Amino acid sequence: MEKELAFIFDLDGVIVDTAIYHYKAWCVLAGELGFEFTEEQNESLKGVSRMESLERLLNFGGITDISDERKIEMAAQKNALYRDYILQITPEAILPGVDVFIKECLNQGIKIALGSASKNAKTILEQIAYQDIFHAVIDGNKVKNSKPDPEVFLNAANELKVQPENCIIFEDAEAGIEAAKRAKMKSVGVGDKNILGEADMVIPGFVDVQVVDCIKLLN
Ligand code: B16
Ligand code: MG
Repeated sequence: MEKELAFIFDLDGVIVDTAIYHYKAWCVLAGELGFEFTEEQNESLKGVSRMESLERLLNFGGITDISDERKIEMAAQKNALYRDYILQITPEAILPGVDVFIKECLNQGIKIALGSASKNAKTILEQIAYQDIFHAVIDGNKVKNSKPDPEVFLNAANELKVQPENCIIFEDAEAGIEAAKRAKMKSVGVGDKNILGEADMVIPGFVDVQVVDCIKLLN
């Protein structure tokens, strides 16, 4: 019997470009706190949990004297702003080439999972009509440790019953590439080579990307 393979997809920045909505929502908070939050700084928030993202944002703004209660309020405010955006998205938000690539994975008998840090993953999957497409969905509600901890990807492999060495992670965040390495899985960086250089392969997006070329990473 041939060995089972799994492809595990990050959500924000890989399947849909909701990363921009996280950024916009954090910018509102930063503006209220009186500092500018740059796109470059935002890179280090990608793939990171909501509370950890808030800590990093406050750090960028040099803000230290904030109670835990206030932090929880701020995170809730950011999430409300973010949810206003994601409740507007439709299947048209699926990034170019993703749909074809995922269907090809399924045709070739590859198991597919979602491995996202987001607690809003279920809402996004419903908005884009992807709620039934993955064999396993591991999101921010199911893990204790956020990327670069490998928990999310190891849980996905476990649920799919596929060995980590037979899994490939698709990620747009540096933290996600590191998580893949720690999980002893191969990784495909989706985005900029200068940012994702640690990945085993980097693609600008899924257009014209062949499943067979990705499988070669496992040989
Ligand atoms: P939420 P991913 C991550 O999703 C985002 O990249 C990151 O920017 C965000 O802070 C995190 O989810 C938590 O999201 O506030 O919706 O729980 O890239 O791992 O799919
Ligand atoms: Mg991401």
